[in-house]
Amino acid sequence: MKKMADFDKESFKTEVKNNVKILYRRDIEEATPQMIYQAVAYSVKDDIIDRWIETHKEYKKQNAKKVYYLSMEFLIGRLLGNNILSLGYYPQIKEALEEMGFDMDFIEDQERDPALGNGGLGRLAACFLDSLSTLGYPAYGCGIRYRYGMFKQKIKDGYQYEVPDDWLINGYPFEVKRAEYAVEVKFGGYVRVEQKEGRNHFIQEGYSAIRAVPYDLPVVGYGNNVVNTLRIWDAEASQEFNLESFDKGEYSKAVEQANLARTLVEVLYPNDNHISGKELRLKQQYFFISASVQSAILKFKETNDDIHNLPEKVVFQLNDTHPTVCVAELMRILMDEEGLDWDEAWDITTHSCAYTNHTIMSEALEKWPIELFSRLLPRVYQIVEEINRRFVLKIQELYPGNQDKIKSMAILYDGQVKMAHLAIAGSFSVNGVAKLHTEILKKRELKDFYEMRPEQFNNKTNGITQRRFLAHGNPLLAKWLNENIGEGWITDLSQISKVKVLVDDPKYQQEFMNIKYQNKLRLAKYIKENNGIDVDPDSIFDVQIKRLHEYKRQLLNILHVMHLYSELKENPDMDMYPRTFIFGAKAAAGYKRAKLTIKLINAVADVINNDASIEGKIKVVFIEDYRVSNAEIIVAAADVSEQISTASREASGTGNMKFMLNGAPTLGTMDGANVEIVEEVGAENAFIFGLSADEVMKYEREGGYNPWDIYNSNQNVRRVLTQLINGMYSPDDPERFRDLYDALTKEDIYFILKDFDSYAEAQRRVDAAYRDTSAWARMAMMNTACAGKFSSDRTIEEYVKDIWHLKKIKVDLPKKNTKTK
Ligand code: B1H
Repeated sequence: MKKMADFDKESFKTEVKNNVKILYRRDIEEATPQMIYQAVAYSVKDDIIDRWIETHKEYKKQNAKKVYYLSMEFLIGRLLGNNILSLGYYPQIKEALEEMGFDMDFIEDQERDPALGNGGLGRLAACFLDSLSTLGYPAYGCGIRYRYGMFKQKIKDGYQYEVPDDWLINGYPFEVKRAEYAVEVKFGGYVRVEQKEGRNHFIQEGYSAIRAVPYDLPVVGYGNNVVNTLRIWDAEASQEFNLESFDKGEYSKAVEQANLARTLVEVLYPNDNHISGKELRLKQQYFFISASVQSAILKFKETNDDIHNLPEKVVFQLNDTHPTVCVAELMRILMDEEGLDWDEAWDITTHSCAYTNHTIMSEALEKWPIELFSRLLPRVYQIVEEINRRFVLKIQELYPGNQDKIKSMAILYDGQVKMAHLAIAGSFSVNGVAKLHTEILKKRELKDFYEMRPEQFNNKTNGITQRRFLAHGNPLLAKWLNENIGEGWITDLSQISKVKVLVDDPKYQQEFMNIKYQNKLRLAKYIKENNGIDVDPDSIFDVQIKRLHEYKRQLLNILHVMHLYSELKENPDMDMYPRTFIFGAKAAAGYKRAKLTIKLINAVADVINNDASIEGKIKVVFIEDYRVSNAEIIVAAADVSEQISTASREASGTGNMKFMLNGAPTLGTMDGANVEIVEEVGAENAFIFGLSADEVMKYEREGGYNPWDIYNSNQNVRRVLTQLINGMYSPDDPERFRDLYDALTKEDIYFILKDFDSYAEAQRRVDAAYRDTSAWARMAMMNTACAGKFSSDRTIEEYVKDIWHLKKIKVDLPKKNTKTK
């Protein structure tokens, strides 16, 4: 961290004033908050640029190996506060702004969240970039510069409405357009074969060309001068309309290309754990992959002569199957443009690509109709066909006459391209994202592949960055940690275990819980301002924030709230610790049942929050537009972390780790990384319930269970189910929630009724535990103290050691280039 003396406050202030003038032709006195934010951001960017340039000089000098993290999503969140924190000027800039009459939080609030991702998968990519820079590893994130990111959620009359996220409307100060690195990406047309020097040459003709133009965003390492690059690609028309092409009769082609460029990067598909299967989505995939691979190879050639050495200098990490066309695109470039033969190209490709699986949800398995794939990418498809032909031969060699193996493993089957199979065939590493998930992949989903090449499979349990989710999001706890255990935790989270020696001391317990209380006040203020609801900071803040999906079981949570309310109505003197149930979730725009669940939560909130007879013992709050920036506020204030997915379905989860780090015990199933959280913190410091993954999978093998058995035998379940269809929460339309009732009673494929009792019982344990103030403080502190494993720094070190094999880099700054004097 930079010391106070290094930062020249006065020159910073002057710079901000100057920036306001240069950018807006205004004096600072007339500037809007947005203008001040931009001016501050440009001033910070000025400092980042020097480090950014030095970092890349160093990479070049050392001819360093780089990881290219290929991802359709980077959910980076706001950058201003995080960048200032990483540079080490946070307190100084806060003070400087105060002297100018501005509040730091208010200025940070002016930034639009760059929401270039859906949920966990995109946020993981962002945490990984933060860790890569902080640890000093050479890396590029490669993605798409969506014109509109994840939609903004409005709640009207309890229903979700989607509003376009025009995040670029004021300009984004941290990005740099790098037009000089634009490349061309080709779609459609046909392939002509030409014989030359005894070899076949494949030439794509009659295609539409798009210009891919990169915008670079800095990824600032914490306190180490390292700045990596997140490169997001924009699409532009390859050729302007001109009279010449009009004359040649190519007018319609020119129109087509201009239209494609306009639509290609228009919007992020807002589906989490669900594939859309739209032609445009495949175009987006190929667009950013072709551009990224081309630019990686150009960069490689700047410092290397022999393309055979590519795997020594470059590794492509595929963030799920969405970037898998990388395998075939790399083959195309190596053969058609670098002139290698198949075997050489395959050897290089399969030593450069590695694949991460993030889900076993069948609706998220990516398959493309061959018809579409081959029409859009004719040359790439030829290569996929050949990869498949050779792969099937290998299967036949290993398992002669076994058609089942071919059926379950082939890349092309049933008229479809199976992207996971292509990713596995083309990669040297396949990893899952939590121990349980990786085991399920090996034993079930990818069993055949695992048996064929067990050494290819490995686990990398996810992590989160403590810089954003503690240092920035929970400044009070961060300060407390700094004072009591030192600042080491910021870059080495294993040091947070030093909190363990404090957990039994009443003084520290009180300080810790007082910080929690302050954070609850901050959230209560946010809720009042944004939802108009008063919440009691002395109540238990019980929080479920994540995408809305049936497998995540927000429905189980709200059914339990309905149950509690009924109990309370029946028995007004019931001894119950006041509870505030907080939800935040976006539903995919076309996911009807998820949207109906949001309506149900709001309908229940409406009834309960307005019933004075229960004296505020239960409150239900649905926070509108849940996103990275308000997640930081919500997580810091949580008492209870709801992680209640159907066991086996949540590959890892990462929200669970953020809550743990901020001192909220997990109320959850033995699913995803919850298993490892319990391993670290101890079962006595969590509230575990429900079927195990093995039990769930056993039921599934046996064709499910019968929800009517539960309906008939369990009064509590029957009561809340009846309330779904008797108009209690929908007097104007008693049939409104019929679909939820049907889903639960017909099949209940997510075992909500099956787990209901066990969940209600775990909730009673929470109620009882919270009353013992000291024991609860201890439990909360133990969660923080045991969260060391869940830093994305640890995850990245494992990727580096087992998969990427990168070397750390040191960047020194020439003194004159900084804002320091
Ligand atoms: C995760 C997705 C996902 N897994 C398809 N899969 C998408 C799939 O737009 N699409 O087509 C978007 C996202 N997201 C999540 O990844 C898992 O559900 C979490 O359990 C996990 O923590 C996270 C990061 O590994």
